[in-house]
Amino acid sequence: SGPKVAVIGVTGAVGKEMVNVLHDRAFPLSELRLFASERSAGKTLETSYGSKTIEAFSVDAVAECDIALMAVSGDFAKEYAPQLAAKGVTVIDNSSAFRYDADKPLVIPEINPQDVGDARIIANPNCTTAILAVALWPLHQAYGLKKVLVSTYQAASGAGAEGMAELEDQARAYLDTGVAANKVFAHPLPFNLIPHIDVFQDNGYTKEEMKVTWESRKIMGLPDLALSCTAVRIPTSRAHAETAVIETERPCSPDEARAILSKAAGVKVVDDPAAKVYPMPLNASGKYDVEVGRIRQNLVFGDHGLEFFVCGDQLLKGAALNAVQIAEVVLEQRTVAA
Ligand code: 11C
Repeated sequence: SGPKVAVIGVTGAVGKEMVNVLHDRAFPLSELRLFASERSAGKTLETSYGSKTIEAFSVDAVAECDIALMAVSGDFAKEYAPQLAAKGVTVIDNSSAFRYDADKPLVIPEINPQDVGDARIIANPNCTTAILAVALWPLHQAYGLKKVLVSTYQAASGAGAEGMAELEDQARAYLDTGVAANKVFAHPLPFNLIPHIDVFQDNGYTKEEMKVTWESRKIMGLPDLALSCTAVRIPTSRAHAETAVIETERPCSPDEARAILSKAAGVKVVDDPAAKVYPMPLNASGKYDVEVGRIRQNLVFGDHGLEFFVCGDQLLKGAALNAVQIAEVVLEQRTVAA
């Protein structure tokens, strides 16, 4: 029989998707237990597995499981993931708490599944990083990445279920009254965009922007990769979009890049501008693959440069899907005692 799996933080946008993805991919679990805070304990959640009762999180209760998917705050993960790991649970954590620890793998299964090893805590990347890196990696393998310049157009779901609700509420209020009060986001989001995600760092970049640099380097094993990002929140619901300009070590061409990306795991080429076909958040929402298009030779770097647009579901490849894929790698690479 398969492993017992816990989802911790199951009332959040990512936690709910973790349950959906486990079911959709027929993850071979023998038991699924759902955990959240005391506030939600005892409530019933309708899931793809039927009605399930939410349990209050406790280390002892989760320790009865083999794998824990965590969709909680970094502070919560910092406190409890090591305690669970010490009790033999393999924790896959969606927060940023462990991503930069040298002894903890940060994994995108299409790129570095081998890094999982025998780690008991495995970090799931930032959504923006995951969606970008899955498209960058095949191009790196073909051409060698020298420089990467990224601009993002990030959905409200990056701020969780509260962010998605605020966007909808604000949009209605704005249309009705001309005013949209904001709480989750730094400013009103409808009919606007906000070039500010997470806190500003001493170098003028935001933490979200630096995460894309730090995490891409670690996942692709390119510690010196020159990569910079401008991260912008836009009024879309749940798929992030990103523009990437790359300078390559070796000559590259858009046609060849299209052929390479169309064979790459986790990527779908959506690129027929003449027919108005290109990646868009509405189309990428609910999909597992990230969509890549607008692939063209970059004007600045010439035949050593490409430019493309990528969209991916923030809650799926950006979070829940990648976490479940890591759990699949764990199962493949080691025996999890049931
Ligand atoms: C956002 N990318 O769109 C963020 C959310 O490091 O896991 C995810 C933050 C993270 O707001």
